[in-house]
Amino acid sequence: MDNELKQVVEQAQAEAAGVSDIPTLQALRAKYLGKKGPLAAFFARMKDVPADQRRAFGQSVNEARSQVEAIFQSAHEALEAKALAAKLERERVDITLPGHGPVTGTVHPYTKVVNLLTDFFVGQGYVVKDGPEVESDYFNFECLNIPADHPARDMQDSFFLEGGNLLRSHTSPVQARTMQDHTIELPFKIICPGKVYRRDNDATHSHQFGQIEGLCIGEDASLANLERTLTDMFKYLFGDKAEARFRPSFFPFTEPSIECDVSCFECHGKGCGLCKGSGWIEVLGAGMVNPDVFRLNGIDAEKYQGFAFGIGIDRMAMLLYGIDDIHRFYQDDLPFLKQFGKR
Ligand code: FA5
Repeated sequence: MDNELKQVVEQAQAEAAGVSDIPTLQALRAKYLGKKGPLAAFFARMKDVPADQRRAFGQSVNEARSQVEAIFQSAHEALEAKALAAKLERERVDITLPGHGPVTGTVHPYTKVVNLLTDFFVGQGYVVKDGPEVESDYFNFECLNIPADHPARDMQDSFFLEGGNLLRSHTSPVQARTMQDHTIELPFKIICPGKVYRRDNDATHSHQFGQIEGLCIGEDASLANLERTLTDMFKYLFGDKAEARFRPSFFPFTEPSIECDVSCFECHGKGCGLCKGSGWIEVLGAGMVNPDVFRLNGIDAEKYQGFAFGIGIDRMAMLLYGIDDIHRFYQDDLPFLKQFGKR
């Protein structure tokens, strides 16, 4: 009998050793220790064993059963340990690998130029102002000495809205708004960066673009101050990379008026398609505030003089970064925009 039991234990040991997953092991355990298993059969034989041997028989069967249980218990533990080790290996984190940093955007070249120019002018004592993009005819034209039917209105082909307002065609209305703002004390120096709109379209003209308006009013603001301010601004932005020139021009709100051009980065002054053969790209209009504008906006024209300028932001960005088409700024072309870095 002992031999038979020993065989059962050895067989259980051999079979359990060959199992590699817990469900199969559980099924095998049930086969050995269940009601229809070999050990249960031994217990069933108990009634046929002579009474004097029954106790020893029962002890042997119980011992064999304990051994089989221990075999399955340790096989179960071994499989669990193996599974855990495999899981840990599978999910091992290599803390020496470089991490994934947060995805950050880059600064749009247009914004970079706004930031640079704002830094420059704030450093010169200018205060930053804002103004509405939907503007009245009064502020966009009338207050700037451009009455209805004045031919200068044709210089800025505008988007009119129902009711007579328009999308401002330049940032100059902020000049009039500031002059009429009685909370601002004279003398003052302000700039206003912002979007403007005109019906324009070619490589250096867009229907939406940016300008930085500047206005300096004091008792002795002069054309020489204006030229110095603009020359310093060009140096700050371009260093020796580009040449700038001033030439006479006309705006109804300044007298005298000038315009400034920067040498074309594409052809270096030789003349090409981008600069329309001139070798120069126009970047801003400026001049001494016309005394009529002072009168229209309630400033004492006998006491004060001023200079003003309107810088084309997109054109400055084109020149600074060598961009050949203004429309690239508005096309959401990420590979293009990512070239300009985070600051
Ligand atoms: C004006 O808009 C005047 N308000 C500027 C001014 C302000 C003059 C204060 C005197 C005193 P102008 O139309 O030239 O001027 O435009 C100024 C600049 O805006 C141009 O030199 C150019 O750099 C830019 N610009 C004009 N039209 C466009 C356009 N369609 N697309 C991109 N930039 C443009």
